[in-house]
Amino acid sequence: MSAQQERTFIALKPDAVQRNLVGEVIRRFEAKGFKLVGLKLVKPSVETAEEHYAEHKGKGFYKGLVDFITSGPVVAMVWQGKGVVASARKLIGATNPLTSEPGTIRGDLAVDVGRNVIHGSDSTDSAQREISLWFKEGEIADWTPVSNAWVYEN
Ligand code: IDP
Repeated sequence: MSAQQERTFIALKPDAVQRNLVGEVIRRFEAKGFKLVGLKLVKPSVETAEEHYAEHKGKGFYKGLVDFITSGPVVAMVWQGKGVVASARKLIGATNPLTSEPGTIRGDLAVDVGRNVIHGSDSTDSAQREISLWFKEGEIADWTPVSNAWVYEN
């Protein structure tokens, strides 16, 4: 992986799967020019969900959040590209979909904060932690897109 490249963890939450939004969200990341290097449909264990959301332990919405994220399958993904961590957060939009900008995933596709369709790592450190929580090493597949020269100047 070149120095410019980084990876982020993206999860399509159970509401995205139930509402048939999986293709729509993946389309946006592909169209932007990012590279998919990991993808699986999983029903997360309570342990995984609690570890993933450990920073929110003790907050009023924590139990509901863990119940929700473990309620059905989640599409867990790793996306790679230049600046992908911060850029994915912009594509996703603000946490509360009622205040997310139109044009963002949450702004266009969600209403309630507890049903906001998608998770994206908030920093490169979080991304590393979350990728190793959700994926084994052999589950990440690096490859060279033929479009590289048309997405990147150098
Ligand atoms: P983020 O997903 O935009 O990074 P965080 O503040 O890390 O936002 O919160 C994690 C998740 O917890 C949110 O995506 C949302 O699903 C849920 N959440 C956050 N705040 C609330 C709340 O006030 N009520 C219900 N759910 C919340």
